[in-house]
Amino acid sequence: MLGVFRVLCLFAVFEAVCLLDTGMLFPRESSSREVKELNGRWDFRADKSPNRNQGFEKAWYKSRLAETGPVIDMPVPASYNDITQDPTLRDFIGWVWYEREVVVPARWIADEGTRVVLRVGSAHYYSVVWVNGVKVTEHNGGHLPFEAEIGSLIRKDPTQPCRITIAVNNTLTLDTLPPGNIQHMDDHTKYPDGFFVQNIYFDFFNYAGIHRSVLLYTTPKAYVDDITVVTDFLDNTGLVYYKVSVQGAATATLKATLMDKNGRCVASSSEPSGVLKVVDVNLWWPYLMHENPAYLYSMEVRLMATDSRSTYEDVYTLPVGIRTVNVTSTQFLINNKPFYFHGVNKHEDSDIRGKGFDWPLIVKDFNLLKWLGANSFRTSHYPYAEEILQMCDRHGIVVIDECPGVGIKDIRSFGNSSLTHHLAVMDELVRRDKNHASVVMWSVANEPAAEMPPADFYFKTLIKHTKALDPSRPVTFITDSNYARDRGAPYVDVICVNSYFSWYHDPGHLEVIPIQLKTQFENWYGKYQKPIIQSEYGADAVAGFHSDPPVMFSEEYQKAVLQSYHNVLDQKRKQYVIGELIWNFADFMTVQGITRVVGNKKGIFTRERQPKAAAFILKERYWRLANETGRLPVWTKYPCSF
Ligand code: BDP
Repeated sequence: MLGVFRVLCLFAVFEAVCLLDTGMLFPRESSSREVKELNGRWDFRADKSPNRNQGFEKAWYKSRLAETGPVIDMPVPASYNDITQDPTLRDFIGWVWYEREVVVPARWIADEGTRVVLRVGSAHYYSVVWVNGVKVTEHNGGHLPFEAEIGSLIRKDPTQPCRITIAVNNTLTLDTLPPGNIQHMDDHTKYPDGFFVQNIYFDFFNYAGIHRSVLLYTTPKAYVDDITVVTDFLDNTGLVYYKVSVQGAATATLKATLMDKNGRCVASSSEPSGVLKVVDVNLWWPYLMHENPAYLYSMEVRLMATDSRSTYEDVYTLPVGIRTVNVTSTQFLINNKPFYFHGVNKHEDSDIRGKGFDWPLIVKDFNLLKWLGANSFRTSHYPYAEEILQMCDRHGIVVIDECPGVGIKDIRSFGNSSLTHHLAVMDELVRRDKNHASVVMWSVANEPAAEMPPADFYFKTLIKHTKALDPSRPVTFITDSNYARDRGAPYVDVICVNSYFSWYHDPGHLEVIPIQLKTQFENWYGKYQKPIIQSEYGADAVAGFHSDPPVMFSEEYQKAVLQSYHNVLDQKRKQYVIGELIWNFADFMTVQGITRVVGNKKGIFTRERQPKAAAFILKERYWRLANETGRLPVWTKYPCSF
């Protein structure tokens, strides 16, 4: 009976209520697809006109940017804020303009059966894109990709270079995610003419610009537009439920082939949807839970279609990890085995690049996660780059995937237009990340002002919608420890609680932690009987500040806070606490303010990724937890090979 119910749930995924009508597969090269990265140096100008609107009034997109005013060099991907010595650009609010000319391979233009797609991995926050002066798309929101088919446009005049102009505006409003608002200061005895600030209610710098890769990729005219995969297993047989959607062909033949790590076919089908059965399945296991974690199959989808002009073949290969996720009232189960989250919260943040995508930083961070013995992280407080999730799939790092619903503190941000946008962002997030084995739960928001009356309807709708989008994964929202703020809690599957005892509450008093933390857990569990993750805890420590006895901001105090939390977590993890995620993996930049000394210093690593004393405490603990709850991979018997 349970089995039948599960299968119905899995099929429900394919009937999901997503309002989006196209897919957003990660661009991959194949025998039928080419990718051309447009990263590197772009021309750039910030529109510093008083209304920030000169670029549109003077149509800067119509000619080369250098013809309408001065330009500077700007790297893509990167936040623009920390690239120059200009303080007005660091703190700039409004439209900035990027431009670059591209040579498009002649064969892409010559072949009318080729689609040429321009894709932006993410740009913060609102973007408008033109090609040769013609608007091709706009996108509302950072952190998620958007694209436009530009083939017909560049074919109009193949002798012209392809000039791409992207205008990006980082202004936040009450309806954006995260929300913010602009405040004009008109008192001329205090402020210069036209002075305004952007108020935000979240604790990280609002870095802006083109944050992820811009690229062109091709597909044939008839192509694989989307693939949805949901997995299960029964005894030794893996089950891959899949659905392929096709665009550009009225009829097409399909072949889906699942291959193991050695490229051997283990199952195949010629249907656009169905189930692939894998005998003697290798399940996808988290890092430190199994000696052979993160096993990935490859699902090759091959499409053939013919129209009056031509025959098209498209090939797309998707990595697939076969695993299940379930939640009981006291446990989080991966492949029916209890999983304990011992991990971190991160940010996309580093010096110079800001939130710009950077492979060296990403690989370094994964090496640090594995060194630490972390098996999981939360994408606080927004969706991270797809390449990061691919690394999680490859290394077995479990992810709580969070949307940018952070800092929702103003009652006006609980209205209909905010909710509509929030639902659309969840659609885009689930569409992008649904096939990652590493993603085990969606987080719809962080610490909203959930005590406000409209929050009940808002979160009920949001969580219901997210569950309908993806019935195969649990949903959470992150609450602060304040027990009164529980409007989202009745609807979630897992309670995630942030608390900062002895820091924001009773600063300096380490002795309150045992009692307050115990009370926190008992209150939440008593009311909801749902498993709990300590989704944030920690303390600022300025690397190199020492004090014994410990005082706030010293490395010793950060260590002591962690140790006191760990004592209580050790009691409660035997009952219903299913995880602990330190705040934060690394120090990160914030707005300037009297509580932040060049950023938030709650990292156990510095912003340059060097360990503070707390990192060693956590490393010792995480490896002990792994020893107790999981199975260490074979290579840990040998000298460290990170
Ligand atoms: C938490 C927030 C996080 C902050 C952290 C802090 O979720 O974004 O950075 O507090 O203040 O409440 O360090």
